[in-house]
Amino acid sequence: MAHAYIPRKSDKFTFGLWTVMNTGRDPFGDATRPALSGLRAITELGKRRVYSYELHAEDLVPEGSAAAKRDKIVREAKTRMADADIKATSIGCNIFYDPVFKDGGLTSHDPLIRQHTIQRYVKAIDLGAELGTTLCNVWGGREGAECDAAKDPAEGIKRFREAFNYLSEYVRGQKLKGFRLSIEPKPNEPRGDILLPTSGHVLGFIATLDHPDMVGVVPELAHVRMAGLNSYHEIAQVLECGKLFGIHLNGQKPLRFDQDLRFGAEDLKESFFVVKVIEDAQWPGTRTFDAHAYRTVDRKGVWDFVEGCMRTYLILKEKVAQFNSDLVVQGILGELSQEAPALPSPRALKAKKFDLRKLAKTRLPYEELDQRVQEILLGVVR
Ligand code: GLO
Ligand code: MG
Repeated sequence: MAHAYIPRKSDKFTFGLWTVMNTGRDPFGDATRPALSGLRAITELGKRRVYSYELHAEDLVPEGSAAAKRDKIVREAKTRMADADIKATSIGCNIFYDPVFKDGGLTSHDPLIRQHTIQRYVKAIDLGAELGTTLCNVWGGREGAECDAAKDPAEGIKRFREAFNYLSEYVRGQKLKGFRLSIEPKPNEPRGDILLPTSGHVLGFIATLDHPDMVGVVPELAHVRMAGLNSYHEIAQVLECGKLFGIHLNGQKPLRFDQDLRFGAEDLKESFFVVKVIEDAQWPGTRTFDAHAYRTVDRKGVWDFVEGCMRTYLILKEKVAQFNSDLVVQGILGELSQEAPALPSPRALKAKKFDLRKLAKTRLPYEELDQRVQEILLGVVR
């Protein structure tokens, strides 16, 4: 009988509150389903065995709320979290909707807009700490340009650096143990070009910060594919250097606008290798879905979308176990792997003779290997 693929809290599935609050609006058309409040989203996700949620501070607390209103919302959120057994694990800010951010927040020309943006993040860190999050994730969707004459990208990087150094000092000063910061790269949309467009750019930037250990990357599959790159390769590299602080899983056709499709809805094979790299590494982070239901569906369809993301992940996880124990796959991989002797000294290396003709004859049966993976994924291999 088929496995039921019922998520458990220990699977650490997470959704952004904004994903289920999405009403189907797009640049060409209005909402197609009714609004859902952030508080209600917490309860509904918890009921569906979701481990935790991520949020923009503004998803729960509207900007400019009085302290008493804010505190009331926080109390209500905590009650709902306890009742529905769901945690909060990562917070960010909505630095894209208000017209004040039309030319960026942290990298705006205007120092007052920059200060306001940093203020939002400082307050978001306070809110996150109260709700129990241990990460503040910065997605700078408006930090970019269409008009290259207007802005020096290097100046934008300096402003980013100033902000991250400030926020790192703030977290240290508040003695928020284990609290970290992250950057979520994206190449474009809503800006024509966004600064820090890929994980590689972000890794290079982090190395220039005052507290590089506190800052990591949250790659998103859709964003990587929008750049025409391989999300498996990108995530593997971020993981390898200890900088995978979070992940946003979804589906996307390459080189298009941000489609934010249900996880696995596009390019199953690449999604399989993403699941494989994080499961094989026993990566301890949350498996976060950042996508939304098709605009065509109603509220019920949103919950179908939520269940679908988690089911596909669990099915792919099962396929990873099958790949790892498949005799054909492991036989070929075994043939390919070789013990590596230590590199000789430069002197010995210069003197060494290589039989290139013999080396070139190594058998690399990748057709057979890839077809086997394909058949495992298609469910033909039992
Ligand atoms: C949009 C991003 C966005 C971020 C979120 C993080 O393309 O993926 O949804 O993940 O703002 O706070
Ligand atoms: Mg995202």
